[in-house]
Amino acid sequence: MSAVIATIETLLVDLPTIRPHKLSMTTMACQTMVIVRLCDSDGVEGLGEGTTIGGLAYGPESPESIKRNIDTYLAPLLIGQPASNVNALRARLNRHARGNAIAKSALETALLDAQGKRLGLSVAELLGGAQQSHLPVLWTLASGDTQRDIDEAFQRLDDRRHCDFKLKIGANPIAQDVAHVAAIKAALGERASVRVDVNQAWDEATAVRGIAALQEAGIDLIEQPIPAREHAGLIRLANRFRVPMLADEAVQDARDGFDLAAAGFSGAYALKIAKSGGLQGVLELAHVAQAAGIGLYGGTLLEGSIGTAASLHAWATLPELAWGSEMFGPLLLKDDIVTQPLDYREFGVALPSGPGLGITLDEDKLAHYTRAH
Ligand code: MUC
Ligand code: MG
Repeated sequence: MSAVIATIETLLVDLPTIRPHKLSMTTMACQTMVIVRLCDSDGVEGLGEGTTIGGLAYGPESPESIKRNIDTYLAPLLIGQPASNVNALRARLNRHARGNAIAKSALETALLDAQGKRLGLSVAELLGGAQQSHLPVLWTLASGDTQRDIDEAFQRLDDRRHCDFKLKIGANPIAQDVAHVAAIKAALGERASVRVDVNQAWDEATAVRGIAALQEAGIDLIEQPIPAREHAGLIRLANRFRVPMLADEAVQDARDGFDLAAAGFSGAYALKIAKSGGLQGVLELAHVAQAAGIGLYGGTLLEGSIGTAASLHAWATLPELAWGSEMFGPLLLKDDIVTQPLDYREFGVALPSGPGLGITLDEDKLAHYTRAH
């Protein structure tokens, strides 16, 4: 008899950040991860993670809703089902539950981790095999203070940790944001690539003014300057400026990616397992982008080590990420819940090896940071 899914446990885990992380819609002092522990009838365990930013500030799923919706609706759809047909389980979840992409991503990650452990293969191997084993990783400067951001950037460059930087803007008046970005770019010069993420904060007219000034200051990439659903506006901005646009909130899954490309968008897509409901969904988006000649960027919702490792296994199957990745989530957190942290060096991170995700939980740390109720 092949193994069936026996139990699915979800835990809310709160980890403090190393410094306040300021985005246009929230400031984070702590990250909350929903950790999934799935066990099959042979005792094989699969780990997953569902993580968002700032409660409900980033999107329609919060850590608490992710946990509750898995416990109440999604886990019962999986319990008792054959554990090894991940495609059938994914289809079952999608047939019976709409939306909830982050919760589905956490479950698919756990299913793939368990499958890998069962077969003695890494998740990247389950997805067809890795084409990269060391992936570039940028750092987000978001302390809210220009000089502190500059000091932080030089530290990361000197440590050979990161050589590309993303600045979170959109919370302040446009002149203040532009001055902040221009000062950082002027300080770093040609030593580093500097990009910005506006997280939808501008309207199109503000974006035209802001992007003109940022292009002038030597910024390399403009991420999601206007609201997610304004596809036509994003295409107009992409056509208007030399500096490329990176679509993030505007592209959740392959369907969004197809629509935006078919409507004439050029630029790049931020891939996130959380947006696309998991690793297979995000690779569908990546393949649409590749067919349309749109560059790829490995994105994060600031997941911890489990979600970051899952993303790395997906990105590793791609021939290249034209804009690199931002898989630095674990480095923003003061502590970790795994025994062997990810290996960050030489401006990137190594793809974890070993079966499944290649990640082992530290049970003491997990117990310490798990929310009581
Ligand atoms: C986002 O919108 O890109 C990624 C890096 C970071 O600091 O925030 C995220 C979310
Ligand atoms: Mg973004």
